[in-house]
Amino acid sequence: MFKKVLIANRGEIAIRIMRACRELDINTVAVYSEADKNALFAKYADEAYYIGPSPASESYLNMDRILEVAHETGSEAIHPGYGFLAENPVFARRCTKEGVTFIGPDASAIESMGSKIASKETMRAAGLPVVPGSNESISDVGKAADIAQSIGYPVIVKSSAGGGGIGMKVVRKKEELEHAIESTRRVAKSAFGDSTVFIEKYLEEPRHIEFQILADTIGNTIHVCERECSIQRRHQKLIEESPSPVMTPELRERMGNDAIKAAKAINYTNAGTVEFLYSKGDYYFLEMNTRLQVEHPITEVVTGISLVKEQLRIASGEGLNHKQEDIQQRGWAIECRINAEDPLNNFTPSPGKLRRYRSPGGPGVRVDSGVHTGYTITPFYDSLISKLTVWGENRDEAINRMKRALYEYIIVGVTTNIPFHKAVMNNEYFRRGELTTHFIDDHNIIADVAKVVEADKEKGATLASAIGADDKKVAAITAAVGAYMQGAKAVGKDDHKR
Ligand code: MV4
Repeated sequence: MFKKVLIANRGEIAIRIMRACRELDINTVAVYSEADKNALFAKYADEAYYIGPSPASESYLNMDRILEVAHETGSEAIHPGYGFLAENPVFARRCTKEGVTFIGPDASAIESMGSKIASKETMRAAGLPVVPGSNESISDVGKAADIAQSIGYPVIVKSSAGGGGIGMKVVRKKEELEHAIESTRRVAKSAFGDSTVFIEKYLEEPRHIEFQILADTIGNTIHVCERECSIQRRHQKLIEESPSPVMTPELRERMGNDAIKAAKAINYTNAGTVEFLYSKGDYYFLEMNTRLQVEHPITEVVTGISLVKEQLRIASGEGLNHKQEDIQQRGWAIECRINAEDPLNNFTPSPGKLRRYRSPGGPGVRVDSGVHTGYTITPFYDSLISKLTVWGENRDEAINRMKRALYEYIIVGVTTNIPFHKAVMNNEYFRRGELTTHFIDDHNIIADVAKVVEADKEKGATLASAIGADDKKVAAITAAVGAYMQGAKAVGKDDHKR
């Protein structure tokens, strides 16, 4: 196992990774930007190094500087977390070339998922179900119209180079096709520098169901079950759960085996996720994420497996700690992403100082976060405050537990999406497990959010006025939290004997 690992990320995920390292007695190296110089994750690490100004392009995306720190500190491996350099094949390759282990798949596996057309073809050839479509680049409108005619409207025009739904256009009749192709090409060109587009059958109300994969470097590939991530807005997931409400043991076996096939088809190693669209009993390969995902905690909670520890073991050359037949989901997990954003104002980010922060606890509650009272959420990075994950014996208990945890959450100073989550937990369709990727619009959740905000207002105002405006106190807490966290470095190092 490694003795020292550099974490090329920030916030809650950096802390999540360092927690696994600490339990495995691996020393941690943090890298931080100007905006993060007082951040908890940098304090938590055994060593921390400044890598540049606040914009990610000058810090967390600065490969030269990050590798320089890795070499100077003698780090044997780099964990990229999610986002930033996590799915950058150039970075993965550079790490390998410079003798630092990239904790993730080979650069070639990352690359093979870069083109949507090529990855779809790879998976079709491997025997996975894919959405009927052009399976090649579309340039000629006449030919596109023929394909659309043969698969039947509605169809969807997608860019091949980029994920995240950027530029996608739904086409309901032939007359709209030319414009949609033009528009998707234009957006794809400016967003990814590549105007290649393709078309496929549009599924009206699909669910997003993904399978977590683990593959070691000595030939073992397993799936650790699914996550349902249908509740999202503009391709930003907001609520995830495991199992999926539509899953049966038979479907899990089929989809899980297909996910394993997908991983094997590209010689995948480490942790990855195979995404599927599910509609009316059928499922289709969508894309593969070659990284640890934001929503990994729900899998950890229902399977008892530490995905991050498995990543570290795999990267250091060890075999998987678990066999497929030993994998079991127990109970139900739900994750709500708690963001500093205003659901009543189009979910616009609401950066600022957390004047009061107290997270929920008690049975079955897990909070992944890198914030504390006095912490300032800056506009430079995403607006994630925490990931609130609950476990219940069954879905009802998980929902009720999430509700009570949301009502225990105290955050003063920024607007959060907690009222949104409260509204969803109370929604009758959600409670019945009737989820689609159009859930928020279909059920007018925002109207319910307004009611929750109104009902919460009085309590919030009382709290805010009781706290008052003593910024000195808040600053003192900030300093104390940092100092205290540094004490945690002794964990696993026979602190009790000293
Ligand atoms: C689709 C689809 C319906 N039919 N493809 C969105 C992200 C991109 N990677 C693929 N996406 C979709 N592809 C067909 N043929 C609907 C979506 C989609 C979606 C997928 C997963 C999660 C959320 C979504 C929200 C809107 C649309």
